[in-house]
Amino acid sequence: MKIDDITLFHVKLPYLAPFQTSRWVENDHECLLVRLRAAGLTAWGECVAGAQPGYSYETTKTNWHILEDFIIPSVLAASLDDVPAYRDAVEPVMGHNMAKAGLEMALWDLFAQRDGLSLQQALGGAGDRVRVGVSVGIQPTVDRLLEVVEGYLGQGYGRVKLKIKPGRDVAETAAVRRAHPDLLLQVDGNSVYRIGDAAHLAELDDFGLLLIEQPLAHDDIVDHAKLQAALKTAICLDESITSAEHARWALELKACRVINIKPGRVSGLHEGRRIHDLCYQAGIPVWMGGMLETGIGRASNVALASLPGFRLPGDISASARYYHEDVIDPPFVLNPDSTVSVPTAPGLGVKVRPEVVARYTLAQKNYSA
Ligand code: SMG
Ligand code: MG
Repeated sequence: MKIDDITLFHVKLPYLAPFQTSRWVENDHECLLVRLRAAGLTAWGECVAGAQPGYSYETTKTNWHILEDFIIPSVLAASLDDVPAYRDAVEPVMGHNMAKAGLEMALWDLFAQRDGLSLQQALGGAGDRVRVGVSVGIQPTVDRLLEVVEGYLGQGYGRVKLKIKPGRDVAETAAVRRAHPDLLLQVDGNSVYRIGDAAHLAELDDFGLLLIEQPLAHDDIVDHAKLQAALKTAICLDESITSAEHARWALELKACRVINIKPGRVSGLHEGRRIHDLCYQAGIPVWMGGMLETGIGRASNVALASLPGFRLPGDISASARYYHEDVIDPPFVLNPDSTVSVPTAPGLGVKVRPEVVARYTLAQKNYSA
């Protein structure tokens, strides 16, 4: 299949509220949207890197560079009939998984539309809804945190993740647990702690958490293995797992008991599904992470999250948790049972609103062969 043209949109959507993690804060969702046209079809993808290299080394600008200078030329020069062919085409590019994944998402959308399949069907998922939760950034005070959590519970979210950092962890988690004894609760350190913090992190064992996400450095599965041995609570790796190989290494080292899958982090849905399959075989639960995506990336996450190994609720919230308006219509909404419905139309199954994309576009460029 020949791709007619590819357009990159660098968009910036303001968040309803700043999102603070252990190491950086974001006020807007900056990302690249990828639009691809072929055989009369229009397909979309989203690169999840943000403006700052806080979560990973990738940013919107590195995504643009890698796509413009390497990936787009090879895609336009090739004739691609399936995702594995695309993966072969980008194999010479080391790393830059989020850049690769954004275009891969658009190709999944394209090929699924061509085949008359929903993305869920193309990926082999099942069910009409996926279980979701909400991720709560670090708040100015414990009282404010309790208020924010209350607000989300009032909206129907049944699982809460708290961002934590040194000095803003045990007391905060204890307060939320005291207020909500039965809540499905987990925490995320975003790579800020070190193995010397093991005794301190073990205090979190008292709170019946589902998991502690990525406490130690992004490139350190060795100390994660030592930490996991010292904790009762399951460690879940996020930043550390960038491929199915990393997932296997982490499991062999017993560096975690749960894995968070973000297609962007692992170079796309194809690799995300491989990690799912590996974990499923090994009896390791996985769950869908989130990068505060627009409705485009969210649709992709929801479809993958309908595979059977996604046994814990995902960081997939309603569009209204993040944005004044989403780039898709209708937006994603939260069902009363703390789920989000899986789109059923061909491809991503969502309708992109070009006028909304245009409203938030800082730069765009079209590429054709
Ligand atoms: O709801 O999409 C969401 C946010 C989920 O907390 C979330 N993601 O490390 O898991 C994580 C963070 C990364 C966010 S970086 C912008
Ligand atoms: Mg995380």
